[in-house]
Amino acid sequence: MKEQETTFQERIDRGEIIEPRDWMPEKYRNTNIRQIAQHAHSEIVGMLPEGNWITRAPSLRRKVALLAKVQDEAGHGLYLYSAAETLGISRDELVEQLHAGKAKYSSIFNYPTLSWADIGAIGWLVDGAAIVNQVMLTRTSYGPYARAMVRICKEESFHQRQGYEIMLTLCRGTEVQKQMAQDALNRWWWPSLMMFGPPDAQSTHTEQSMKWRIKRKTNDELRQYFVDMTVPQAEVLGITIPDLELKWNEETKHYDFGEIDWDEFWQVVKGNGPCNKQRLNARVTAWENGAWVREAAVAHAEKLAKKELAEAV
Ligand code: BYC
Repeated sequence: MKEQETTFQERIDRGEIIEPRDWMPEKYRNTNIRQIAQHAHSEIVGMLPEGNWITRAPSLRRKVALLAKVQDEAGHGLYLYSAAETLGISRDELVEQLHAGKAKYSSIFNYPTLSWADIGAIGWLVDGAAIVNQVMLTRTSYGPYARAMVRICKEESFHQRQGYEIMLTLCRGTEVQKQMAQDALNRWWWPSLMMFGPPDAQSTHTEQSMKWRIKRKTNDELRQYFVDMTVPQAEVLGITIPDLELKWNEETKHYDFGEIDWDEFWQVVKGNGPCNKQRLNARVTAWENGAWVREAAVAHAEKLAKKELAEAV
């Protein structure tokens, strides 16, 4: 067993990609299942805050773009559930874990979308943060996850642009529209920084996940990259990031930024955020209401299989 683990680590260190039939330590398997499933759940739950605005999009063009984005997220969830299934867990089990409150999904989706500007802020900041995190994951060591990420990242970059364009339009609009954009930035900035997870010193999984190259950068490294990338974008918009301590550091060549409210983060992760209950209820209700579709699909597949069998005989 020990020898197998050493050989496995050597493969990882050489930059080899691990495929579903390869031997892997159980902890590697479970870490991947956990992370991929959390990611899949985030995509599916992430459809809810934005879905809230589809019927109220301010123009046909905006509605079409938002619909496409939300549909893409459903697709991302499906690729990711499939990637997790290659590790020996079923989609039903994963969904059950989400509905029972046993599986996590990203903290960010437990905040409400109060105005149309929030759709801009989500695309700009939340998808922006997702891209920073996920571009690294295109080089993660588990093959099916890495490959799913390549396609997802391409779609995320369209999502980010549609969000930034909404923000730009609002910021070049009337004073009230600019205020809406500022208000959205004020509410979404800090939760977006929390998406990268706890500080490295408090992160349970980072050290081992970096050794196994499941993660290619730490939570803090990615968060810093996101801040450095986003500050100039806010300057172009002409709105202010709600952090008095944010300033360029000539020595480190990075932006310094203020302390994140980690109590708030953990409260949201534990289920006590503004919308946790609402989000989970919406998913459970959708699952129950969709039972007849699943039953019909299974009945149809069984009928087809019987027909094919009869024809083959
Ligand atoms: N929310 O040891 P750590 C998207 C948990 S974007 C909730 O650092 P890890 C989308 C963590 O699970 C969002 N929980 O963990 C965008 C662990 O608890 P457990 C999805 C969080 O895994 C736009 C504990 O805290 N993206 O989908 O090494 C529209 C300690 O953390 C969070 C991904 O999931 C959080 N923010 O690092 C629609 C990317 N952060 O599991 C959709 C893939 C941490 O031990 N995931 N926790 O009970 C990752 O890269 C990593 O899992 C994380 C966390 C960086 C998020």
